[in-house]
Amino acid sequence: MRIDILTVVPELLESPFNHSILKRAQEKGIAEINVHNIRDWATDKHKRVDDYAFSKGAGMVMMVEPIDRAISELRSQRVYDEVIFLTPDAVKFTQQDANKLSMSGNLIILCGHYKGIDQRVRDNLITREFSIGDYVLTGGELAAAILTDAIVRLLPGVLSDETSALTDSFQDGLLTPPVYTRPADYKGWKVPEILLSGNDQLIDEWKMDQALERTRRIRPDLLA
Ligand code: 6GU
Repeated sequence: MRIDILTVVPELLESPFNHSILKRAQEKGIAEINVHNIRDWATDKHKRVDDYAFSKGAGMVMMVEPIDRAISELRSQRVYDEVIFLTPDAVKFTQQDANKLSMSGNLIILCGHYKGIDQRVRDNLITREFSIGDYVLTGGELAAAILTDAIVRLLPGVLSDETSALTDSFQDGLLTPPVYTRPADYKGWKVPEILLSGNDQLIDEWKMDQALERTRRIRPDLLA
């Protein structure tokens, strides 16, 4: 899979993909993540990418032309499954969206910034819009890192069997049960007896009970 991220602050995305599992996914050739500066497609000598809104008091707005030129150039090079815009005024991104998007070949992710973006970008160039939650960030860059992480970790070969995505919270609609490692007793803080029993069937039942209890207590909306 190839992901092209368009942003006016590429520096914000320098680090998140260059460590740990996402780094390995790229080294293995499973994912290719490219971060582009929208300014590279600006047409005037000041490399402008934003301008005043036609409506008073709305602040600066991201211009249509540099974004159109960026997306057109990318689309002339390969076919993209989706052109995603990240903005707080959109539907919330979920695990189901990550699952579906992980079956794509190529994706463009456009990060919003400033007060907003010329609506003509959203009307004519964007195929999907997502927010990552009900709060406002300074820009879509951190949200792009989150989407990319959630999608790339699902690609075959990225996670090992032990870290399989199949047992994630949300994949089966429940939160995950607690986990423990050695020592079995630390300062009197004991690992639940049942996990030391060696009875796999009882342990599985205990895990399901714990998952249900946790979900009921913390995220009852997931059970509704
Ligand atoms: Cl995708 N962008 C911004 N700027 N703020 C957000 C968001 C996105 N999702 C939640 N808040």
